[in-house]
Amino acid sequence: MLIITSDVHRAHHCLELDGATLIRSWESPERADIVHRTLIGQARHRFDGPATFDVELAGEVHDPAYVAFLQSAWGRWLAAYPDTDRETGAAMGFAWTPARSRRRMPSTIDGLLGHYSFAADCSIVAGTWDAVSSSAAIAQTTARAVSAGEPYAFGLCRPPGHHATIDQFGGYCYLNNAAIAAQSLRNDGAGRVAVLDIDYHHGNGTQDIFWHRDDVLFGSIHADPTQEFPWSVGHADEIGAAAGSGWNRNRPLPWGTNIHPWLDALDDLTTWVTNAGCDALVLSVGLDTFVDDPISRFALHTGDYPIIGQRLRSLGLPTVLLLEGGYATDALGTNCAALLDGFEGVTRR
Ligand code: SP5
Ligand code: ZN
Repeated sequence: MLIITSDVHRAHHCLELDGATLIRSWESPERADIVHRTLIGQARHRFDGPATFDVELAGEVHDPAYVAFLQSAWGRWLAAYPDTDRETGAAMGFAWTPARSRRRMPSTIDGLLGHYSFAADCSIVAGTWDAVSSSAAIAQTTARAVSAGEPYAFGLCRPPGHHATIDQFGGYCYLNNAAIAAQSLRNDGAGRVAVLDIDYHHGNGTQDIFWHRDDVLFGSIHADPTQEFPWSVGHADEIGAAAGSGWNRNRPLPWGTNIHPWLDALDDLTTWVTNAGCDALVLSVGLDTFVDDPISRFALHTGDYPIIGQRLRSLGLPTVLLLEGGYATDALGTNCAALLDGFEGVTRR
């Protein structure tokens, strides 16, 4: 399989709030490194780097002012707080828009960080923009390879993207890599694109971006948002609006879910995609459904991932696979390889 990857992500390791304590995020550089190492160890893969970041494409799925904010945020933080430790400091939102308020634009960096984010698990450090723009470039480069005739390709994106909305970061996500890939496929001629999201968490950002659209449909299997992040969104009755009505499908499942109900939900989504008549597929590949994931509560096992990969391949569509979450770092490479093996029909020993 063609795999698009870069080392630039290593400059980004944000802080996240855990209770009232700031910790180094679960979303760590080691995650992408272990996946990369594991895939290098499988002789059949080909590796390439990303093209340069395409700000115009990002602006087709995000508010361009939000993209510009992300790029400028660390510099603005240092200008406001010159004593910030360049190595260990982080810029983070701390006040979010109250429900039913008008979303008026703040003028200070402190206000803007809250305006443009929705969760305290996500902050901006010195290397964040380089990593975020590189991750988005990986998504686009992966999509362009598929548009150019690769039957499928894997983008080793880090940081992940599926929580990033039109204009807010959160959930370890800043630019929505899956949305960028889907838009790239559309721009290169695919009439309708399906995005299927198998991360443990609901892909609220991807849902937000395509909510009103019928040219990109979004389906997600995830932990019930009454129990789990991002909490306010991801329910089964969220089906899209306007032209997008009927083109969004959520399959929330309770804590403790194992492979059997999970596969039933997948079959429901793959049937839906088949009936919709899609020209290409983007997969948000989160592996935090794993039983040993430290922040998640599903019960999938390594041996389940080849089955999932095989069922996704059976859709028979040109496919862009992108890494999202997965925090059992030691097992992440093995689990990712297991899914890709199943996808490519490689029998595991
Ligand atoms: C891409 C992705 O998987 N994002 C997930 C973001 C979840 N962040 C909030 C998690 C809150 C977990 N708190 C766990 C505390 C364990 N001591
Ligand atoms: Zn996740």
